[in-house]
Amino acid sequence: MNLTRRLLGSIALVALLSPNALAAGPAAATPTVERAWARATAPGATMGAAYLVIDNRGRRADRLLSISTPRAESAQVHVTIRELDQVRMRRVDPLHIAAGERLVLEPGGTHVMLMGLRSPLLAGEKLPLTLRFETGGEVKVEANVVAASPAATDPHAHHAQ
Ligand SMILES: [Cu+2]
Repeated sequence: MNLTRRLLGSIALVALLSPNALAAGPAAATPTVERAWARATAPGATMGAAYLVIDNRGRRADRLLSISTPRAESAQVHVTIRELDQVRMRRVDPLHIAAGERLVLEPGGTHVMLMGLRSPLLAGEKLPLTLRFETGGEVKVEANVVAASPAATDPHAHHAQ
């Protein structure tokens, strides 16, 4: 009898300390945004690209409704589609994030397209981005602007504009 009681006590303690118990709080429902960076742009360029990692550690799916930055008129999420020898891009609105999913936005794949840049993005600068999630609310990050490498795949080379 005594042993059963102690055993039950231990189980209760384990339940309290488990990651699931911690994830139950409302704060844990907000997806985290990390490793944000953007390419430096040439003088006069009106478009740029930013990349980041969205980690939804919550137990609920979420949707990224919008991204904004004071540095550009608009920001959109684009996916890259490869068909035979053609590379195209399509806007994804909203972007779905499954529970527990980690979405990596990177060159050659899904990216944040910055349109109507108000000034060039210079290497060493920080680009403020605000991501608005349907459930998780607003997440603000600062993307590191890094020098554009000519050898790197540039997804914007495929845009018609
Ligand atoms: Cu694009």
